[in-house]
Order: sequence, then C-alpha cells, then structure tokens
Amino acid sequence: MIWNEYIECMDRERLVKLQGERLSAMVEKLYYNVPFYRQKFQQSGIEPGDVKKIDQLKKLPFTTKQDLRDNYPFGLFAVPSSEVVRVHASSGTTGKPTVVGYTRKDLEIWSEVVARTLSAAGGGKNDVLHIAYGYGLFTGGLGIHYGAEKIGATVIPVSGGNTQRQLQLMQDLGSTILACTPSYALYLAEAMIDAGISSESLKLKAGVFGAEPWTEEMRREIENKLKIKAIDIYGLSEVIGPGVASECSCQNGLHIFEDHFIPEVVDPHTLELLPDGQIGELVFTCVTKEALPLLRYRTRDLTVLNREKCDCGRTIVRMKKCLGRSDGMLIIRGVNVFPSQIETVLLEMSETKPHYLLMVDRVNNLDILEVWVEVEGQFFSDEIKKLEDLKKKIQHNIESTLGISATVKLVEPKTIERSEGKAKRVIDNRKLK
Ligand code: DLL
Repeated sequence: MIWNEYIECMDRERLVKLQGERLSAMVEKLYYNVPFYRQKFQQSGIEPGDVKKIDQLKKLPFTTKQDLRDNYPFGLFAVPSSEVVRVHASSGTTGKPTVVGYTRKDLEIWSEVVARTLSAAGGGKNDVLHIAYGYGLFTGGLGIHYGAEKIGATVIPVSGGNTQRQLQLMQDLGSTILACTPSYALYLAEAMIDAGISSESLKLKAGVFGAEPWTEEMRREIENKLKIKAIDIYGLSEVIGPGVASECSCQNGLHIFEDHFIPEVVDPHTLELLPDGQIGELVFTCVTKEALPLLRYRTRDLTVLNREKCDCGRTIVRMKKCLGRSDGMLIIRGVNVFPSQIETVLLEMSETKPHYLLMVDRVNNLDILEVWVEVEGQFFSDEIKKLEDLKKKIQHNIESTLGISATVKLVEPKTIERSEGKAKRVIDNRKLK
C-alpha cells in the first residue's frame, strides 16, 4: 500500500518545484536562527534570498558529525528550547553522544514518514507490530512506534532483550510484522528453531529491518528461517531516525522520502556532486524539520541513487541497499575491505553461520586479519581434517574475492557475542596501538 500517493508518486517536475520552495524557506530560516549557519553562509557570500531552486543546493556548506560535537548539545537547534518536545541521542564510538531534538511538528513529520515506511512493507491497520528495536534515547523503538500507531496497527512495544519472552509474545499475540535490527532478527529466528517453535505457528509475514548494514545473503537467511518478507529500512538520528528511506515489496532499492529529506551523492574525498548511478557518500538536507534541520549533512554511508520509476508506482528517488560507510571501510595491507564483502563470502557457503567477527591487528608493522566464524556444531565432532579443509576453503574464498589473505578461526555455535541492537562485527586493535 502507498501511504501518501500524492507525494510518493508525484511527477518529478512538481516535486522538484516543491523541494526548491522548501529549501529556499529553510535557508532563510537557518540564516536568521542558527548562528553556525549564518556564519558559514557569510563566509561563502550567500544571502538568504540567493537560494531558490534545488540545483543551487550544491553551493551550500556541508554539515558533519564534528559540527554537531563542536556545538554539543543544542548549538545547532533552530528553535528555542521551549519548542522542543523530545530529545534522542545516538551514542558515538568515542566521546559525547549526538543529541537531536524534535518539535511537535517534527514528531508529526516523523510519524508520517514511518507510516509511509510501514505501508511500503505491506503494513496496515490489521497488523500486529512487534517492535523489538530499543526504546529510549535510540530512535528505533519510539520512531517506529508512532508511525505504527498512525497506520492503525496494533503496537506491541517490547523493546530489545529477553528473547524467550519475545518469542512467547509473538506467538501469543499473533505478531504479523517484526521490527528490529537484522542481526537480532536472525538471533530470534535461531532461538525460535532451538526452542522447537515452527515458523508456521507464528503469524509473521514481514519484517522491517535496519539500523545497521546487512547483505542480500543475510536477507535470504532471515526470509528462509522466519518465512517472511524482509524489508530494508534506513534512517539516521541526525536526519530524523527511522523513516528516511524504505524498500517496498519490490525489494529493489529504498525509496527516499525526498519531500522532507533531499538526498545527494558526493565523492567522499573531493566532495564533488556525483551523477545518479555512481557510488558515493549520501548527503541529506532537511527541508521541513523545525528543531534540528541540518543542511547537506554527510552521512558517511555509501550508496547509489536511481530516479527511475519503481514497479510499485512510486516516483520518488531510490537508494541502493547501503552496504558500507566511508569511515567503516577497513584498509588491510593497503586493500580496501568492507565487512559486508566478507559477510557475502561467508554466507555463500553452506557450512558457515551468519555470525562472524573480524579481528584486525598489526604485528611487526604488518596488518593481520583474523576472521572468526561460527560453523555447524557437528563439525567439531568430525575428524580434524574436515575442520582444516573448511578453514582452507574459507581462506581461499576470501583471498580470491577480496585479494587479501586472512586467517580463519572456526568457532562453535553461539561463541560470538549476540547483540539485541546493532551487531559489532569488527574489532580493530590497530587503533589502540
Ligand atoms: O539507526 C535509525 C534507525 C532505526 C534506522 C531503526 C532504521 C531502523 P542511528 O543510530 O543514528 O540511527 O544510526 C544511523 O546506521 O548512518 C547507517 O550507517 C546505519 N544504518 C541505518 N539503517 C541502515 C540500513 C538509526 N538499513 C546509521 N542499512 C546510518 C545500512 C543502516 N545501514
């Protein structure tokens, strides 16, 4: 179902006009309300009335996570604190969290874009939405929650944790849509199999999974184990939270709700705008938000844009499933490696399980990559030779796909720590040295 057909299927000319009007009003608002932006505009000689169309966006300054840190906690807010009705925060890997705020109108926009997301996943008022994203400062739980209420679904706000109870509630309350990170979906699926619960005894039909990168192979695993359609949903706190983009049932790219968040793809090194079809860093400009409308915010997420009309009828721009971050890329002995590439290699093999950990270290000035991967328990009761052969096969597949050598450590099922939120796939000990 299409929640807002008027917008989601609008012809491009009208959409571009709408975006231009909104952008123009936003630039003016930022000029007068956010000293940080006024200073940036003045430095580049931009006056409030200068920006009228979206092709002028490329003249405007970028915003980075560092800018948010430098202005911690509320320095980039565009409204007085009396207008702010909610605050969320995302925990960074280092230092202070990134704090984001919402006015009452922002919360309405958020519910609207999440309603579009859930509808694109096939959700409606007859659905029972099991929300296992964390509730709290993380935007996942509460973000999905209000959108789910808006479409009239029955909301089960379980939050993360307590896997056994999650399974019981899903069975007893007849959950039809599961909302959580893809890694937790897989964990739930395995716990379900271990507990002897068959997927037929559940009413689940779809899942809305996001908040971390996941591959097509992982999608297949989840779909097979839970017998559902796994929909990729994307968002980030700085832009709004979940509800920035979502796949539809075609599962062929994520529709970006570009009437609110204008996307661009730039070269992460030169910051030059790239044409559609080329991979680069995704950048967003918020044109409707009130409390924290960021201009050309650099997400560090890598993707490709596609403006062709989708088979579902939506005309809004699509982004490719995003598989890596410009800062999440590992450089091992000079070779660029994305954890998702290793995930693909591992999941293409039937013997391995989708739980892995990449340990990177530096010994005698040489980068060492060790890949820990879980294998079926039965391997450990077999002869040693079988384990050795499997290890060699994985090493060979990694080397031939990525062009780097890795040592492989096979571990028994459930050795690698599970996460109820975002999975931790990489431990880079080089940073500590
Ligand atoms: O993760 C918001 C969210 C919640 C999205 C629930 C989807 C579902 P942050 O904690 O600020 O916000 O993290 C944002 O997570 O820049 C991406 O690197 C990554 N990310 C989010 N969704 C996806 C996805 C939420 N579908 C950061 N695929 C983003 C790949 C994703 N990466």
